[in-house]
Amino acid sequence: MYLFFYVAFPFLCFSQSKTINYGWQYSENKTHWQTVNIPHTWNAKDAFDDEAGYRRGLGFYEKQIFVSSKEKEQIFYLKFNAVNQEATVYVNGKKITNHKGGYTAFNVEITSFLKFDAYNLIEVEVDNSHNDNIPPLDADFTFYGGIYRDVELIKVPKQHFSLKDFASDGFYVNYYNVSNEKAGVKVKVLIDNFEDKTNTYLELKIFDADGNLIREEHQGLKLKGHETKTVEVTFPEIKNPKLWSPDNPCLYKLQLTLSDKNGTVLDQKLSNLGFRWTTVDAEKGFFLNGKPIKLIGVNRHQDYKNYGNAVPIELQKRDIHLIKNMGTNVIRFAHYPHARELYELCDKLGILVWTEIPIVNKVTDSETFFEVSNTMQNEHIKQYYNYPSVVMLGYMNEIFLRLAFDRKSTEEEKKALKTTTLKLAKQLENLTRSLAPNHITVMACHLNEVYNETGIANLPMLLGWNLYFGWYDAQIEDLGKFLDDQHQRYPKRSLLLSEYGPGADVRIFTKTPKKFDFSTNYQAKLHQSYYKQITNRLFMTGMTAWNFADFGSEFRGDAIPHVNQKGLVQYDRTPKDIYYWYKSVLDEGVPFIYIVTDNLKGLTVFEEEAFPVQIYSNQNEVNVSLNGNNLGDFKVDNGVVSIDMPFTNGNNSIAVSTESISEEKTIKVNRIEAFDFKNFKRFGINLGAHFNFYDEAQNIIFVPDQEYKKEWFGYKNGSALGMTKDKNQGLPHNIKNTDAEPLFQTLLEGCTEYQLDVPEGNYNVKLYFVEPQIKSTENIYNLSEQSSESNKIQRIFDVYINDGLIEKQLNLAQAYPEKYGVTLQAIIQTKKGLTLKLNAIEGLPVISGILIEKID
Ligand code: GCB
Repeated sequence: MYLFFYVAFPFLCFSQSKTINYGWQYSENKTHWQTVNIPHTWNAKDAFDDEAGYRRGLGFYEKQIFVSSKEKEQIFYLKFNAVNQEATVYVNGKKITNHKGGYTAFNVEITSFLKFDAYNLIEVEVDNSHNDNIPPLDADFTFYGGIYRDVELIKVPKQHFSLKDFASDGFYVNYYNVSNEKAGVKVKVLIDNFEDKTNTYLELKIFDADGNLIREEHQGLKLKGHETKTVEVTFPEIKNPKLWSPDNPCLYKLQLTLSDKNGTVLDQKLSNLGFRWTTVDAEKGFFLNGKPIKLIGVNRHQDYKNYGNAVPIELQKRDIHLIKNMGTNVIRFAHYPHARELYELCDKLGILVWTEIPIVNKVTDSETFFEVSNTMQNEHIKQYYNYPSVVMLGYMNEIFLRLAFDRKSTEEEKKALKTTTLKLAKQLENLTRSLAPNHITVMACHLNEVYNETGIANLPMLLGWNLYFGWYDAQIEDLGKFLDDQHQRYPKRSLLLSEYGPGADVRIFTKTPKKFDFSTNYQAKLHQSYYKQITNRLFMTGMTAWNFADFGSEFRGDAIPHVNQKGLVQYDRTPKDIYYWYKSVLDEGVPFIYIVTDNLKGLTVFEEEAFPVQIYSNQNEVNVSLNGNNLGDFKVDNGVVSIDMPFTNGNNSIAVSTESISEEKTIKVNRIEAFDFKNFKRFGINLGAHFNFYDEAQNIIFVPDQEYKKEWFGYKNGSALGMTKDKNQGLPHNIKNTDAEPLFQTLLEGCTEYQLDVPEGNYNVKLYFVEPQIKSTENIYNLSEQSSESNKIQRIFDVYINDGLIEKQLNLAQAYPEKYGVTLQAIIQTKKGLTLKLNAIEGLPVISGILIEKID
């Protein structure tokens, strides 16, 4: 379709950019070197191991490049698309530049440092140490060090589109008078001349979506010696333009060609053009092309399981397709600019973009911090300016978060920090408005009055609130109340729910979802309710879920250590159920049915008659049958039908259909009505937990705990501790020696007797323990705090089964490393029943899980 590209490129003889990603030498200490390819990070593994922390320091990269004397007339640049977070570049031993900030590109001109017909040594010293002058100072994601986006070697003739303006493309597309009837394009072009005065020729062409040339402008340019010339080109308006929108992302193309006086092409660029206009209204929400549109989408972080931030671009592009396929119309690229290729894809697929720089949680009151922040926003805006998808530009996230939790600073100091933060925010707001006049400025706040008090919330054109009601704060239903109150108090502000969502682990499921249990069921509950609360409020411009995918945050202790699990898809991008729920409410295209499966992995249904299963669909009504028995027609409300499934033992087939489509899923169910060991050999209990936990390593579901019931099982005394009660009841995360955190993280404390009424036989019994490192009743939960000596408690107890001693004087704190998962195992012969006794010698005994296996 874009035939003109093929015609154009053969004439593009001089300007060339090639990636030089392969065969770099990398070292931590300049002693031991290894060959690596870019993208590269040195933290892909150590940010996920059992040791606290990850290497933040120096990394050295080297590469030789050969330059031929035939290219002597060219100008050479290196382009680094992102190096986290400080880079010092040397060519043939000479220091050429230092760049601060890990998420934007920078160019460096190297011509005069090169040797011709010889190899040239490029060295890059990278530093990801904490630096008070480089944002982000502190944030809930891992600051992987390395050269993690493409490195390019750019060769250009002496006249070319500027490479000096904050590593932008050297031109900026502006639009004027865009409406349904007409649309104007104005382009500001910067041209660098590295010679004495000369004449060049500039040609700009606009092609429509079908590749037809529809506008053309030519200009002869007299360039002065060694200058950067700015040229403004205004095209006459285009009649009846096809507008760009998420439903119809119609793209025109702009081609810029610079030629010498003989007509030889010196440099050429291409850009997407998208005709659209956006406005926000504090009462009526967001408008695109004059029509209201509720923004519903996701936040995205760029890292990926096993890759850290060094993720192949094709894998990253898959994310954008997944996000689009979910039916969303907006992405917030959080908390920093992502790879430019992804914005280009948003142009193509039709996704509105919020993009921001990483000033997160706090600022430093220093001139350099202000300078680096300003440069960063210049780079960000200039490098991302021409993507029609980019409509919202931000510069701060939860900037008072650390201040709000600061117990050390004096009131004076806090006041000073507020003033400094406000000063920087004003600078960046003004900078953004002046550099990018037809964009919407944004900022995201956390739940705290300080944003209102300081007036910082009045700065951006659209204010984002990151709200975690029903997770860190209050209850799910409190979201709407908060928003109504804000709207009433500040009726002129436009609001977006810029973050929300609970952690969810696909190994955890329950009939009774609760705050902080990490069950996928609670995730469903929260998202489903939030969606209703936002769509019911006209004044809300929209919502972006936190987060599209699970992501690395080294200090975190969710159910998977070092990973923030609020993703709609897992860290390896396998969708969680909730992904499909969004598709059911957002994607009106192809009829769609999804049977919820995260919690149906070999499901164990015991005693009860049925287990609730959710079905997601974008249709109004579905027919459901189980094992061939028609359960009836069900109305789909808010994208979901919830049905109590009367499963039978063994394979169960769930079939769901509408007039046009059908879907079937078979799941294996263990129905356990008593300890008869007819259908099963093993039985696991997740002590102290109300949820099921699927342990992949042992391929078993640990069922929820209960108080003792006769002819069945349960605790006789003790109390449950865990992540589930409230956030102050959490236990140590990152338990060594296991991946089954949710089995260990919940436990019974003070239980001296536990009973399982199993029949006569031989049993292999496993008991799971971890020292919770908390005082008996006073528990801690702080994601970033390590346990301190004062939190430790000595607990010593003897372990018996049926009066046989299993372990004498078990002292978890003494005998094992910190946060160590301990398994005791014994073969027990019994006439009837297993009675576990934990006899306290000192402190309260604890136990996390039991697994019994009947041996024939
Ligand atoms: C937030 C932050 C984000 C965190 C998120 C969370 O509000 O903006 O960076 O990752 O909360 O999961 O706590």
